[in-house]
Amino acid sequence: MTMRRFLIFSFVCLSACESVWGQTEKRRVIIDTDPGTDDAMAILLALNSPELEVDGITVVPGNVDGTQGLENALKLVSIASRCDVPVAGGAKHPLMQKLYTAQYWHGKNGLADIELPASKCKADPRFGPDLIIELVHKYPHEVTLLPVGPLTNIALAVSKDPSIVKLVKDIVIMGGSIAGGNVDGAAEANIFGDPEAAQIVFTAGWVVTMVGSDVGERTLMTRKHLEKLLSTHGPQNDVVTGIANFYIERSEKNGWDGAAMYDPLAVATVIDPTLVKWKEMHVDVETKGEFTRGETVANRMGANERNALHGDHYEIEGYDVLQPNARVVVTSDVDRFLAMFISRIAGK
Ligand SMILES: [Ca+2]
Repeated sequence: MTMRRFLIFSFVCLSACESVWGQTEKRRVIIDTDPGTDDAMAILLALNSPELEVDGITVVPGNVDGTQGLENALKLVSIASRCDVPVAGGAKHPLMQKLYTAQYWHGKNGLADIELPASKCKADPRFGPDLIIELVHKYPHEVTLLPVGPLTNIALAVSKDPSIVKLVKDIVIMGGSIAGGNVDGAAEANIFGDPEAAQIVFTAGWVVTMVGSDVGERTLMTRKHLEKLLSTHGPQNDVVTGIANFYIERSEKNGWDGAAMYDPLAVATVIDPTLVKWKEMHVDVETKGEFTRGETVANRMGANERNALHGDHYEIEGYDVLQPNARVVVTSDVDRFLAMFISRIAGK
């Protein structure tokens, strides 16, 4: 292109092309994961989405232990023929409690007891939280952190290098709930898995986009969706159908109409934010409570009452406004999300 033609092109594009360029720009993501059936679907969704550049995958203990999780992550990038993506192990246990695993939901190997072929990809030797720090500095203001497991690795990264808080583009987590838990009455599994880490992440100074279990449980993959994927084939397609079949069956046995697409919905929120709606809130993580350890306590009013002692009792004197630290996802466009998920995996 000559300089004159470039200048005319640039002038014309000043108003009209910016949004087009914005749409075609890839979003860099680091997926921190505890694979995991829905993690597997989330990773394959990300690797097959042209909107995303997956700069790294870091593994955290959760659904399975860290060793099994790393093996699973490597097998998943291998069947997607993406050995170019660094996959690194991370923490071996939560910050201050014992590890809780979830083979009940994910199968003994975490991948619905499906034996994937041995991975052609090798683990990156770096420690997961260090890889996160390194990549955020390498691409300042470009990386979206996408943790879909307990927040141990992210808390370790932030604690070691708090400067990453201002250097990330965004952080979108699968975790928490503002309508009761999926572990017990209060807590969602990823936050329950490491409440102290979660509290570090929510209070780090960034605004966390929270894709909670309450929204995931209204975003179900049913047998109707599975049938569509069963009609197409490919190595990734067939792994996803096997995993989804196990996960839907397990969910049905527990009274659900389908499989909650927890982690894939978080990935989809980065791919296309119009798939969800959120509200800004202040969220704290309960780390003590007798019945509520691991609960994400969301303030819907954006303020706390200010009470002052008047004689022998307290009186409300007004409200103290709270700064939101979270965009709490409250609804998802289920049909559009599942259509996108299926289209990205079908035939792959
Ligand atoms: Ca997960």
